[in-house]
Amino acid sequence: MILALAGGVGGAKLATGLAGILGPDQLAIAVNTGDDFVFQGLSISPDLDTVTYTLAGLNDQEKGWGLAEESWQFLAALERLGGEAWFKLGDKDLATHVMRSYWLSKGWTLSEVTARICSALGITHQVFPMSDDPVRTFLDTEIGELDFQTYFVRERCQPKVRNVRYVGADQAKPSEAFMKTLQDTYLSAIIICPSNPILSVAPILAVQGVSPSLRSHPAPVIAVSPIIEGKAVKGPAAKLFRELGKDPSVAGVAEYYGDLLDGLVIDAKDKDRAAIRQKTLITNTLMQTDQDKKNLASDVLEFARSLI
Ligand code: GDP
Ligand code: FO1
Repeated sequence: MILALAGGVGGAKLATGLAGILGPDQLAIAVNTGDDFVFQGLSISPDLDTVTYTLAGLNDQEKGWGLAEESWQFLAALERLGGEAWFKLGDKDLATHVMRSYWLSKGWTLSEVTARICSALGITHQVFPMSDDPVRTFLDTEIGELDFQTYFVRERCQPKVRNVRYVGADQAKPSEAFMKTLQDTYLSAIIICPSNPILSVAPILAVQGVSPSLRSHPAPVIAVSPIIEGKAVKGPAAKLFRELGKDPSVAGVAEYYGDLLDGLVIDAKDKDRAAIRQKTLITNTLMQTDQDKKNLASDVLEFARSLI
């Protein structure tokens, strides 16, 4: 059994590569829910959406979120009524949020909702939220404290960040499936996908007991760097590292995860590796095609086997 920890885009890409190699009973994917929020009455779980849409092959690759071949009539009608449209819900995507909100209102857990969505989309690998309890990421910025989506989408990650909080994480229990996987004696590797360390991975690690479980589990913990040659492939990872006084490089990623990691996977283009203390695998980590995703997944699994 392999456990992958994933945020949105970077997480979804490697998870898809792993799912192309491993069977449904060999891969479990725990997804960040720190980005979740309620928007005009609808419960949105962006990283779960990105992971499930990508695994199902339905995602919009260009935008990095939402469904491919989307239309926007709902959004136009909503704007006409004076609704807020800075967070764009496409017509097809809307169905996911309506059904999630409906099922949650009937008392289902987010894990149950996610399992139902996965089954409807034909996803056979296990995908679950990191927790069924609410965890919400807040950013202390130069324009005040902002909830995650206000910072990320409305403010386009522009405000300078001074601190990040994962509200509720210390009281949140891992979801049942996550807990079960963490306790699985057949768990042979934990893979931290190339997700944003501060915004996507840290909330998962902050959930009650997750970090200690990873540290005490005999399976190797491996991360794939989301930073290549000092730059994030997409999004604010490098900018945030800089603003929080960290080195925006693979060495900074190594330092950030520290002794949680048994191994770090870095890109072949990264020459500045001297300061990295963990064992490293150097390979192509840029996933542009499905074959790139599979190749990286296969490299990571082989690296994991070498660390057991
Ligand atoms: P988000 O929640 O949608 O921002 O998604 P994640 O946190 O999962 O992913 C964002 C991170 O993925 C960014 O820091 C990117 O640099 C990284 N990323 C995206 N695509 C790739 C890729 O192909 N290779 C690597 N190494 N990192 C990637
Ligand atoms: N990201 C945007 O940049 N603009 C949007 O309008 C937007 C809408 C949206 C709707 C549903 C969904 O599941 C995700 C959506 N995202 C949008 C993605 C956004 O939430 C972020 O990329 C993630 O939270 C970061 O992980």
